[in-house]
Amino acid sequence: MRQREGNVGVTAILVGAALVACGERADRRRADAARLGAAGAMAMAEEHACDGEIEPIAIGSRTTGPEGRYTAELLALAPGPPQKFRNDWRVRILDEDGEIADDADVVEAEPFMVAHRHDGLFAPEISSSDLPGEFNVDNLNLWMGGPWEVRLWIEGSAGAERLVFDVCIED
Ligand SMILES: [Cu+2]
Repeated sequence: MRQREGNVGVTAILVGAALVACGERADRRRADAARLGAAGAMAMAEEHACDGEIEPIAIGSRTTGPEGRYTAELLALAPGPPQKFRNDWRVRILDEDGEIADDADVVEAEPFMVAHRHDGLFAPEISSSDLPGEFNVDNLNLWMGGPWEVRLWIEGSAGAERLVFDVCIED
């Protein structure tokens, strides 16, 4: 019996260490699961498969905002196609006529998994390039397999608009 109690103690320590090692991501997932309740916890436990309706993302992929003010075109992506965890993109912003929107800014970016209502855990880094209308959006953290939205908020003389790239991350 003594022996057995000892093992239980060691197990508890190991579990504790594992939880600490999981860090921020695990904390966030537990918090999300708690907010969403039992159904949410089950959804969080399994990585969602994409339903096959998401067009593969590649160089030249474009997305236009709901008002048609801006279009973002993918100029480069690493890795390509997108993969789990870190993704670095370069985008060009076009105006409603398809010309380079040289006064437009990418003011914010966010990866978001709608199925689980969580983001990428930290904000990507946005930097303008030397070329008008071109921006680097680095460190997009697509940390789960399944369907993601990569959201870009654009501001310029045509107004503000949110653009969304739909992305499927394979497990
Ligand atoms: Cu998720």
